Amino acid sequence: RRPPTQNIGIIGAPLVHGQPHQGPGAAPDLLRGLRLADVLRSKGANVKDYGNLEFKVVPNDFAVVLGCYNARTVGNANKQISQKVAHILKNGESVLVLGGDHSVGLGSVSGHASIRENLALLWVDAHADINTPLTSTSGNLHGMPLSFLVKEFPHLSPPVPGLEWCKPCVSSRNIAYIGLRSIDFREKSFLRTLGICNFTMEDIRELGIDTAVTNALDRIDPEGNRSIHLSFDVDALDPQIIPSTGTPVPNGLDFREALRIARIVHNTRRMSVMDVVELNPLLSTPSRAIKSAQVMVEIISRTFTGKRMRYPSVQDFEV
Ligand code: B3U
Ligand code: MN
Ligand code: MN
Repeated sequence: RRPPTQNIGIIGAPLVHGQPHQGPGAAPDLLRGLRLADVLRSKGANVKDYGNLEFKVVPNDFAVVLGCYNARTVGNANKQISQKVAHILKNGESVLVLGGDHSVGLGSVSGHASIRENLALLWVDAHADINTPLTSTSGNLHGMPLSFLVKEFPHLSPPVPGLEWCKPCVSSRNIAYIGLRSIDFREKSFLRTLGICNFTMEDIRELGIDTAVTNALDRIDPEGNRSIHLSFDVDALDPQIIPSTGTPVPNGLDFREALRIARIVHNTRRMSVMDVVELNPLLSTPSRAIKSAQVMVEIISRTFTGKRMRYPSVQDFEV
């Protein structure tokens, strides 16, 4: 018996204002250039590419009091992302959001939550991305999305201009991290106070990736009936595999482990939205950028279809 055809809607969200580099804006088109849509189609999926969203840059956009950069630009862009994700889900398609930096999680998760009330969020990342504008030492919004999304978050900060529309929409009980290895001091206390499930790289080395991901999903989706949101920051992978990212951290996931995450999430048959963020083709060399993107095409393919492309395989790329 053939499984039902999967409908996938792709959105490019080339938002870069959540961090200091221009490069993440080039990631959606690089992934398209590697024939991402055709790879998914060749695995039996029905793919519609909605193209890139266009964002307006708000001038003089520094939230002085809060010390966070580009709040209005990032806020407005994420409102667009949220509406687009909701629209595609309503069409009966699952959504692939191609970032852009990880601030796009604000819009992507909000849009998902507006359509599916009870979602479970798997955040694959080297970083915890749960600073508030007041605890962040960088002022970069890509390190803060979860502080706006978590329902139980203690309200420490005044409303951020541009983000007034963004309402906390996911309970800390339904969020798990995979791959953490760079957590700020204040973030650690947030994770502890909120009791957010997390499997650090150290945990993964001890337990194995399958146990970590399976336990995480059991925790955040105990009845196995939630719509799953996979927010995949490419810096979860080791910099030797994905050197093209803004804040690489050593000792990350290897390729096999990333493919296991993809497989286990795919097997739930309940993933509705996947974000792929922080791929920066302008960092490292062009051939390494292509290899980094190729790795992500394989992981995306496995996550949505359960299959990965055979030829050409990442191992065949000369770097
Ligand atoms: N936690 C730091 C660093 C960081 C977060 N996310 C990334 N880097 N990619 C911060 O800026 O909040
Ligand atoms: Mn991130
Ligand atoms: Mn990260």
